[in-house]
Amino acid sequence: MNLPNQKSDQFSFTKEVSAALHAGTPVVALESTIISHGLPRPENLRVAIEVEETVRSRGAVPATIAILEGRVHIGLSQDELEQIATRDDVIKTSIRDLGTVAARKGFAATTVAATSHLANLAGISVFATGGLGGVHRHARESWDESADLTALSQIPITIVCSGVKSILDVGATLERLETLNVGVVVYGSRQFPGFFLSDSGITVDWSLSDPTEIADVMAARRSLSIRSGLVIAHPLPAANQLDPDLHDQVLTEGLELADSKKITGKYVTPFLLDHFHRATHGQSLVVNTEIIVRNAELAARIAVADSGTATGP
Ligand code: PSU
Ligand code: MN
Repeated sequence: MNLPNQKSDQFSFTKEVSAALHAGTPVVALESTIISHGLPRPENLRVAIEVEETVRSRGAVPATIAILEGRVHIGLSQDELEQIATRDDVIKTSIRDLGTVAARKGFAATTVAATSHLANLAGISVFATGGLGGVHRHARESWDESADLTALSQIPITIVCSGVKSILDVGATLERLETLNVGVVVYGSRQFPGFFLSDSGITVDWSLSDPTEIADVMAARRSLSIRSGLVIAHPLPAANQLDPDLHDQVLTEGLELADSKKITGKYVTPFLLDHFHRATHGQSLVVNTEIIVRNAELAARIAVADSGTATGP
């Protein structure tokens, strides 16, 4: 693998990923925090496998990224996926903690920020997840803004997501993405999605509706030396979204509960996602699964189109 400045014993690639990267065929990066901290057990493992299969069925190779015993894994075996899904010592890790976890030989699930960093290092251009981190509600008091945003300001990766999690301040997050030079395009609409909800109520400037159009944008960004990320926001069809009234009620309760339990920092997001799961009796899990699988599918189609652009005449 072409990782000039990296010690090769710090990285481990699956055969499938390594072969695809060498051949220049499509690869889609997948994050692991969604598996360890975003979805309940045991469904988390089932979803992780389904997402990988979806990427393969669309002609790309899945590269789920995580750290096991201090080694960065680009692509996981079934047993490694299982470890990330079931071990209790897997730490939710953003970029700032990567070095510590690696040196301490720990187990880490990587967030959008850390996955973007490692995917880019490995030469992967397309990444699929559920929802981006962003500016939390009441960030004016807590200063809680996800490192996903600053990471995307520095990493030229295309990330397919269903907007930012609806537990966040969507408007403020879009303002920050603008400041940070992160491109934002909605797929098939101009209404920015609200994760569990199809429409956050905010209209954005750009809409594209074909993976080849997205690959063209990626190619143009490369030729213009733009070093920030591109967000492809992929809304759920309205028929598949969580009931908006139920969503609003559960979110209000969850935010109050998090406040009264003094949940802060990186524990807020997993706490609220777990609250949604329990308070909607599993409905949010069905929607969340649908979101991730659909995003993986679109990401694979974009990776296929992009590899055509990169290797074409
Ligand atoms: N979206 C989901 N589930 C998740 C996350 C996002 O549907 O588990 C994770 C991602 O890994 C994202 C992280 O990078 O939450 C953001 O956490 P924070 O808000 O603490 O930055
Ligand atoms: Mn945070």
